Amino acid sequence: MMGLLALTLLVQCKFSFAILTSQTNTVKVSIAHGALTKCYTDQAAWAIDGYCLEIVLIELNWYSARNWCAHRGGDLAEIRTQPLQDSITQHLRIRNGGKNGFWIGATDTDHEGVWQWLHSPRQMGFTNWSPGQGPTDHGFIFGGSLEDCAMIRTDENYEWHDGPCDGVIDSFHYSFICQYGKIE
Ligand SMILES: [Ca+2]
Repeated sequence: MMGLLALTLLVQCKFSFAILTSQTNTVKVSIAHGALTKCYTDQAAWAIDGYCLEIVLIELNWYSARNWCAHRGGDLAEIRTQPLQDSITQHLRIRNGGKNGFWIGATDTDHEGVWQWLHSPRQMGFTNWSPGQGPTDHGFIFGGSLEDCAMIRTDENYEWHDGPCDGVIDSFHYSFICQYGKIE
């Protein structure tokens, strides 16, 4: 039985890797030596405030989503302003692929209940939490301590919702939004 389980996991891993590999061939941004050089302004990626944002429809846990962006020289998107949120909302309305959750670069892993961005300055100014989510999430189980990573939810008017970062089952895998550095 354990052997069958291990084989199943191995097959799933290989399948996931194949998806990542195939995505690499169709990436919408061009990275040279780890630095972004281009942002194709189509429906998947667009430029705003000197950054490039990309909607990625494959579904991963939060850590794997970070790695996916990092392979292209970026990280999960940090939505620090209302105009940035509005821009992402506008693009997600057109191209959400029927997905409901999109990871962003916010977490309260360091201090439960204290939500921060991944990069300096880590403190949050603008926020867009759905009612009862994020810092005010005292529900579900263990008062939100199992929900340490943030996503945008299309069915909650594109507001933010916290979920489990390292879900190993598909039900906790979500699409995500990558952000790439300043465009030369
Ligand atoms: Ca939490």
